[in-house]
Amino acid sequence: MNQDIRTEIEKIIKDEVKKIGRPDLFREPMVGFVSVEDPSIVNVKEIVGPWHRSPEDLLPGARTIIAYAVPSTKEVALNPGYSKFSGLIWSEAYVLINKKFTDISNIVADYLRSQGYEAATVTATNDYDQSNPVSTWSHRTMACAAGLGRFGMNRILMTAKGSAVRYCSLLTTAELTPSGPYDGPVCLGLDGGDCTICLDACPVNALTHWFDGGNFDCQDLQDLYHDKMIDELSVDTAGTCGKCIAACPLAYIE
Ligand code: B12
Repeated sequence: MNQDIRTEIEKIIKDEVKKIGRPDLFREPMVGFVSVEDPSIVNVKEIVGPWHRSPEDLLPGARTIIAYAVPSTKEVALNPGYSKFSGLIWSEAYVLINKKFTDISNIVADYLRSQGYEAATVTATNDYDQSNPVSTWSHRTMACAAGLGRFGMNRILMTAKGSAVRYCSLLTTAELTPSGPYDGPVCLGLDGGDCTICLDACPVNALTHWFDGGNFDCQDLQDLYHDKMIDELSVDTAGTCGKCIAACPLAYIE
């Protein structure tokens, strides 16, 4: 039963991404499961920040968090590195998958309800106050806890499919077997590695500043890029930079 539900959830997520019909932008998703009793979840307020909500805050009786990750194609992953502001297809992929995340999570939640469980979804992004850009639910922390990747120096998760990946997560009262720890490739700057390419790629040195104990201030540049993209590329919305991902030697893994 447990395994059937897990298999069906994975199938729904993979099918829904396929249905977008944009194999030029997105690859097959990865899906992970983590128990609310996992130490990363129990201690989430210490790991992320005191403002972060607990599973119980979002869904009374929550037992499992389902995290899913949509890897970019090589073209999307490398795109911001070739562009002055940000990449047009990076931006297109960003906006498109944000909208789709809502649908996918709702479909999975409906499926869980049809099996007699409760479920709660969480907006993929842009759910924060611009003057204090932090969310009360960190999707990439959930993905990390669900064994989909490990954080790298650019604050981005490194996964089996690279670092150019987008994330979403939802909660359920169903008790589903956890995926176990991540054992894939890791950021080349960790574990004794000396790679600093992502730090050097940030046009406003936001990562270096953060490493030195300062704030993570990439927001201003994103706003500037956003306005330039809208003016010069005639797009409605962008909200992207992505150069710290595009520069990563492991941005795209086959
Ligand atoms: C606010 C926000 C921003 C702010 C950043 C504010 C900040 N101080 O971090 C701004 C606007 C600047 C921004 C920039 C970008 N963002 Co943004 N952003 C978000 C948002 C909405 C909330 C993130 C948040 O609350 N950050 C606060 C920090 C404290 O939490 P966190 O970064 O999520 O996780 C930290 C901890 O978990 C911690 N951690 C450290 N050690 C450990 C150990 C363990 C075991 C665990 C579990 C965790 C952990 O590491 C993380 C980073 O420090 C999320 C969506 C969401 N709700 O999750 C997207 C999100 C994080 N952004 C995303 C993206 C794509 C970007 C950009 C690449 C721009 C773009 N849109 O193309 C850049 C990348 C900047 C970077 N290198 O981190 C993706 C992540 C993609 C990825 N591969 O990781 C997300 C998840 C959106 C999504 N749904 O896919 N973002």
